[in-house]
Amino acid sequence: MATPPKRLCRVPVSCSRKHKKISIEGNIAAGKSTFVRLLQKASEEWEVIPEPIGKWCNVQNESDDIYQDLSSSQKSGGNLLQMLYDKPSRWSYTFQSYACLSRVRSQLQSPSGKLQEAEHPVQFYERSVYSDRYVFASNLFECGNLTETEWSVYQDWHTWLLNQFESDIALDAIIYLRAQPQRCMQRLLHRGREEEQGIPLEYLEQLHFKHESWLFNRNLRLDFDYLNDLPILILDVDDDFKNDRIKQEEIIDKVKEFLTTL
Ligand code: UDP
Ligand code: D5M
Ligand code: MG
Repeated sequence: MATPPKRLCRVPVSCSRKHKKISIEGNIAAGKSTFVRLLQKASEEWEVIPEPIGKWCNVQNESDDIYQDLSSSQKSGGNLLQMLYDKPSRWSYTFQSYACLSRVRSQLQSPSGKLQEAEHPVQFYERSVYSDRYVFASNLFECGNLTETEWSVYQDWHTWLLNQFESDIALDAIIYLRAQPQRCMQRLLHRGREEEQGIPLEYLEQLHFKHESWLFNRNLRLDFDYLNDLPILILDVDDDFKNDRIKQEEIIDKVKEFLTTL
């Protein structure tokens, strides 16, 4: 029998796909949305898929603008983000179900027409189905806000669902925006999103620890094997980049260089 041809790409799932899928990860208020806006402007070949947070803050509203300010999005539907922060033991499981559903939908989004024409197309996502599980849900479980049963049920369907969609959902790389929890707290307060104003520093420290073990130390046990070898670009964003053109150019150069290695 003939030997099957050798696989040439590291992530088997991306072989059939022309465009790269890259997730931008980082703590709350690290600067992800600010960063993806820079990416959006930097190249015609890059497309940004923002976090579906508008949906979580107004569950019944299907027509949220992608960059909508949250304080104006809480009128008619349930505000699941607010409910989560007000009573995590009651709402964590519901929130994780909806967060994952909305992220799967986003990660399955086909590239725009413009991107399909591009020579080196890239879709950048603000967070992923993996941060939902390995950062947030895992932390909520460890803090006692998901019961053993909820955590088991969640992990079971999360693994199953992602395996069903693996070839379309899988990432080609991750960019980790790394910032100290104190810096994130400053930015969170400065942003002033109503739902988040009661978040204690301790919560940001817990999430930081999860990001660090997953993306910096890479010692977190993951149920999706390909993630263990996924290329990760780490960008230190403690210093302000929003108002610093030189820093922005440096960051974009690093991203471009990283893309050439994928
Ligand atoms: N921000 C800033 N300097 C930076 C990056 C972000 O002042 O270099 C501010 C940004 O304007 C916002 C807050 O920090 O008010 C949180 O940023 P963003 O919403 O981008 O963070 P995310 O939660 O998406 O990671
Ligand atoms: O994240 C948006 C907000 O949503 C922030 O308050 C964290 C919260 N978030 C995002 N994903 C999850 C999951 N999976 N569980 C719980 N909370 C979540 P920002 O970092 O501001 O873009
Ligand atoms: Mg954001």
